[in-house]
Amino acid sequence: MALYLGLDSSTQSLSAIVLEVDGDRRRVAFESSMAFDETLPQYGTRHGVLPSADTTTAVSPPLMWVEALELMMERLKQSGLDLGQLRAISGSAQQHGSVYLNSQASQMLGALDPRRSLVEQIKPLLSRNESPIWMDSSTSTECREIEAAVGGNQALAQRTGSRAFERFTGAQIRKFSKRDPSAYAATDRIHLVSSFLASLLIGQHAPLDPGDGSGMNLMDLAARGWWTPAVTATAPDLASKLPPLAPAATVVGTLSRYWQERFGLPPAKVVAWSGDNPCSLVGVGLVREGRLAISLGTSDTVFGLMREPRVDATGTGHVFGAPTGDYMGLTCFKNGSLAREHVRDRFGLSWPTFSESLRRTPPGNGGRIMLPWLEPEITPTVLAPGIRRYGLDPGDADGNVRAVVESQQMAMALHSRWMNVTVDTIHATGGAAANRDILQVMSDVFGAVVYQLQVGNSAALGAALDALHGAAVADGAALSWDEAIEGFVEPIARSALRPDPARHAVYKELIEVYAACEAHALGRGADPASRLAEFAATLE
Ligand code: XUL
Repeated sequence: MALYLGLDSSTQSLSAIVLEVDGDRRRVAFESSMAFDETLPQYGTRHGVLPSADTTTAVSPPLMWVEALELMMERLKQSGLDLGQLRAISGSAQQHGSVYLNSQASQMLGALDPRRSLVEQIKPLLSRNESPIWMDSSTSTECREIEAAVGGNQALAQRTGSRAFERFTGAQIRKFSKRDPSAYAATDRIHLVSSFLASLLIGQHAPLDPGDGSGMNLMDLAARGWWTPAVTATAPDLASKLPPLAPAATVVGTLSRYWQERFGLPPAKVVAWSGDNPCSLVGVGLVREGRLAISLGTSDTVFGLMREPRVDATGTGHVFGAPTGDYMGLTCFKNGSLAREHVRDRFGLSWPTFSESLRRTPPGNGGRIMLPWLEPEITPTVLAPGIRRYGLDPGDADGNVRAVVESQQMAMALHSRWMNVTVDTIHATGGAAANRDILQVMSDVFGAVVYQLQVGNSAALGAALDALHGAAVADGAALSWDEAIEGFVEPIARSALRPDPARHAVYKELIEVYAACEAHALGRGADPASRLAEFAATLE
């Protein structure tokens, strides 16, 4: 019997999943989650982010993630699992966020005192108290500077998989180096959240995997190494501050003495951590091309595996490395769960009454559209937040519920066209994938069969599967990805939601009207009032 631990440090919480593998018997033996705001209120975060008067800035305290990691290991110790059988650990973390360490870290990470808390020992190793995270959109100037220095956005996208994006780590590093040059100079190593947490486990600086590395605008996607022109364009001496890159299946070290002595854990293998989206890709079973997954979480993301890196010429989406060694296409929307919750709370609804509203209202919503840009949006780029409504009364609860759900699904369908995948099957994951009324709208908009999965937290599951796969590879076993995921990621057959042809026909029309509303809101198109009225007339 062997145990494999997957951790997921997301925007709002830290989760853990332990897989038990005993010959052909495989099961999830442990699942736990802790919300940062509730468990660690002393850090003052809201939804895991430090409150800020400036809507474009989003930073989190890295020590909060450190303390959560320690608390989660304590939970594991109390779980009754036979942790002596823990063979490997891997992890997933929110993408793009960065952690800045000074030169003491190289030595101190390996010399942590098991009698003292982790957080008090890591605090003096930070050269920056805050971590910019993926929700930050304050770096448009730096994006323009980097793209100009490397020969334009097309050149940057062709090499790194994405044009310059505000939340990507390169632009964030550049902003820090300009605003606080002395703290930048005192920075010896810049980690992503994933490689930072892996470093804490192994007691030395961990490398980055190409999946998370491709969210920085710094990595040569095909060569899976740093791309010197981008590194040089981003900040002084950056090359010496970046971790090395290593394939996703790499065992980056073993659990350090600190964890062994403080929590009675064995010297388990630690497999390279990755970003939450690459981990989710395997956690929803997409180890082959041809299907899509949609994650409805703090961010909503649409993603799928790609054998070849087909970079998006429209500049909407990204190509990242995948844990399988292939690539993945992804489009990210910032206004995911927070926008849904905003509408729910504004009308005093619960999730069941939110669903009732959805069931009471007709598909197409009488031609009423919401652009739910509560926060600055990533797709399409919207820096000045604010909900926009077309034909929609702000006080109409049912209308607003249907509008937020339909509009989010239409935005995902519209902006994932660049991936050029004929979508007939979608694997749904993330917190809101538990809501079958939302998934029915997804199915009708995409015209695809939508499945729920056994394990809801696909990022943590994917990390545990990375641990299983990486440990097997390290031991010389020829374990394919198909074999690694078997028994854990199958869609629940009876959960299938099928598209209704009449409703799909309504959305095929409405999505073009939705696109016209977006264009108008972005100042790129005519007032869509007459198109909305024409559409509404077709529904009568
Ligand atoms: C992906 C992205 C988000 C974060 C959320 O590019 O920015 O999905 O990874 O944790």
